[in-house]
Amino acid sequence: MKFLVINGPNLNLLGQREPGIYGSENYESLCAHLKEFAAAHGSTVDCFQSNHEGAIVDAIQAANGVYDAIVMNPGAYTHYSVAILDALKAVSVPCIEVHISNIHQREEFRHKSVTAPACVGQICGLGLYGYEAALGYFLSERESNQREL
Ligand code: CA2
Repeated sequence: MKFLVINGPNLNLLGQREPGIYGSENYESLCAHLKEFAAAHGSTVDCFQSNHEGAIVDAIQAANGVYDAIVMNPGAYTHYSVAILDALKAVSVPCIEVHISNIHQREEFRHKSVTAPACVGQICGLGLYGYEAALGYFLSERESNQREL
């Protein structure tokens, strides 16, 4: 499968600040790990990070017909970006939303995801493993669909 992993604002700072919440692994090693994981399953991962809402909307639109699935951590945009919600709805690429932290254990304003309704599902609170879990879900879905054929 061809995966696009999208990370939103400030996630390029992974490992540099707030390790108690986001862990100590940096963004580059997260991407390297996900690429390795995908390769071990005959798949590929492209990683994209932006601090800009419009750039994320552009990446989602450009994914249509190119990628089989998106794994996305929209960062703070999760909580208010109708533009990202609309972009996800406008494409036929399934998406799983990932949050490193458990957004439900944090401030009230982080409990609501505006973007999750356009996703297959949401994973939160599992640390960086959440990204791998999302890839694993899509891979196992693809496998079970192929067995049915
Ligand atoms: O838990 C998550 O993954 C979040 O999506 C992270 C966002 C936050 O606004 C969401 O409520 C939950 C923030 C990402 C900031 O990332 C940093 C990483 C390292 C150091 C500082 C910020």
